[in-house]
Amino acid sequence: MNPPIANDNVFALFAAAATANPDRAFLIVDREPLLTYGAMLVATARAGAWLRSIGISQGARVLVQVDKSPAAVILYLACLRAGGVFVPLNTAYQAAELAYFLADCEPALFVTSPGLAGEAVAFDGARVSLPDDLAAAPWAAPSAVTDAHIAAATANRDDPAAILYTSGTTGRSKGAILTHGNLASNVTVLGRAWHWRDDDVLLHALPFFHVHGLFVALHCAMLHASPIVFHARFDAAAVLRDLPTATVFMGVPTFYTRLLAEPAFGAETCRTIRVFISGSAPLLDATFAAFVGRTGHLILERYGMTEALMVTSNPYGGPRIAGTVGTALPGIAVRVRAGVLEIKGPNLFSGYWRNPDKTAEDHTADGWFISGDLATIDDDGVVRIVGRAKDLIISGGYNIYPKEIELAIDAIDGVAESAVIGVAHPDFGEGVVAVVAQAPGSAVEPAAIMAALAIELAAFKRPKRVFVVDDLPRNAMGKVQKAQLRDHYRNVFG
Ligand code: MCA
Ligand code: AMP
Repeated sequence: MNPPIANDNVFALFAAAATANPDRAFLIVDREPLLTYGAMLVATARAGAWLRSIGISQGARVLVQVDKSPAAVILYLACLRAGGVFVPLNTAYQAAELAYFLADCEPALFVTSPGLAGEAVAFDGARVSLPDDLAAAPWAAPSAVTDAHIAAATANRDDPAAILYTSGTTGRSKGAILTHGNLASNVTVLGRAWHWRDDDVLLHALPFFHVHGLFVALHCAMLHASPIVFHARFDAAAVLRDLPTATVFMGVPTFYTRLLAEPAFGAETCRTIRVFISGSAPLLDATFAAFVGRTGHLILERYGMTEALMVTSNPYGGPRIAGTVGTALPGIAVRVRAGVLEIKGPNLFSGYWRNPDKTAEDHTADGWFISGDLATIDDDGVVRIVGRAKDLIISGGYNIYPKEIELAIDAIDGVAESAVIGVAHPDFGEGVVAVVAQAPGSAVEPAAIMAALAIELAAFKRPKRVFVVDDLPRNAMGKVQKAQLRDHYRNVFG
């Protein structure tokens, strides 16, 4: 007998679990099972065959700006299955922001959703609009495909599975190429680290275009053919209602502060939950403490990055220490050089899309990825993220690069220069504040600045407050003193 063909396509892992558990619910929407794992295999085969029929094969980029829906999940899995490279974008991006991604990634297919900015963006290549309703998906039409039974494309560990754009200190986004090997190794390690069980049920309320929702949450569940209680967006009341049907919940810190703000949230709501996991932004000690007090649960905090997927985690069994992100996951190495955390392992991306210079700049000569996060590591290997060497704001788990906002503000008439900072915000962790110096003889109004930015930038990136000043504070070298501004405006959000 011939040995089975080894296939490093990460979908092969999910297909194996699904094949072993075909009757298990895959997605649960509004408390009703929408698809079984067996039906997932059929739907992704059909959608994959459709992608192939329109020319998507190994290495072709599929750029998507789509609402989170069961159809979007099937599209992603079908893309893996067909060997395409999935490139998801934030649903909040405006037309001006999308034009950059279209030019940079040169997609073979652009998928949009009714009502999102992508629908109105000019693009010469193939494009399709994806409705939320699975039955109306483009691959569901009887004539859409002739052969609906494709196997998962054979992929090597180094073949790209996805490109996730992440901004940079220059204000321009870079596409981090994540391979099948990156995704497969990370999900395998996480499943073990978090003691994923055969009877787990995941409540999924994260967006579907970032590592957290797309790879950490979805992949962990699919590796074990676990049912996914599917929420199209985070809504605290809906989470409260469905938590008692789940065993695992993942979120950014804002999810946890919003749950705590619900008077009805407590131990009873969490009676079936095995573990709450937090990441993407620092979990405040106060949130951790309030959560234990209210529910008895110690939130398990982990740390990761788009370029490195999940890197460290607090232990499932051992002590979960507030203010730490735990130890390096098995097979992954971390070290601190000049205060900055560096990372090595099979989790590391293969490089920035068409940007070898930036790839080289972000690695040491001996191959460690320079995270840009300031950290300490104690004698037990426990990592604390203590700050950022990169000028980055994390608001509600979304990364916002001040440089991008400053460039947009500086282009507005009457503006001499600007400084964009993040200061403590009770809901989003950090809130964006713009301090704008007006040009001599000009009078700019915060409202006019906000109106101009509304055309350029996704709403989550826009400053929540704008202050107009005559001059920005500078040091003797002429550098704008952001630390001084952060201190001055530290209480603007109460
Ligand atoms: C929404 N708004 C925001 C944010 N989200 N403003 C600042 N920061 C935000 N994160 C604004 C909108 O632009 C809008 O503004 C107003 O708030 C209401 O919008 P809405 O969509 O209703 O907000 P929401 O649904 O309440 O969203 C808040 C949220 C969401 C649920 C916290 O931001 C969210 O799902 N965040 C999760 C992000 C995430 O998954 N990050 C993982 C990255 P206006 O009123 O002006 O129109 S992966 C990662 O970081 C690494 C790898 C890792 O370690 O995981
Ligand atoms: P991104 O890869 O762009 O989504 O964002 C990754 C960044 O989020 C990291 O470099 C950290 O700055 C931050 N981050 C992720 N998880 C944590 C955490 N648990 N604590 C503190 N910062 C975190």
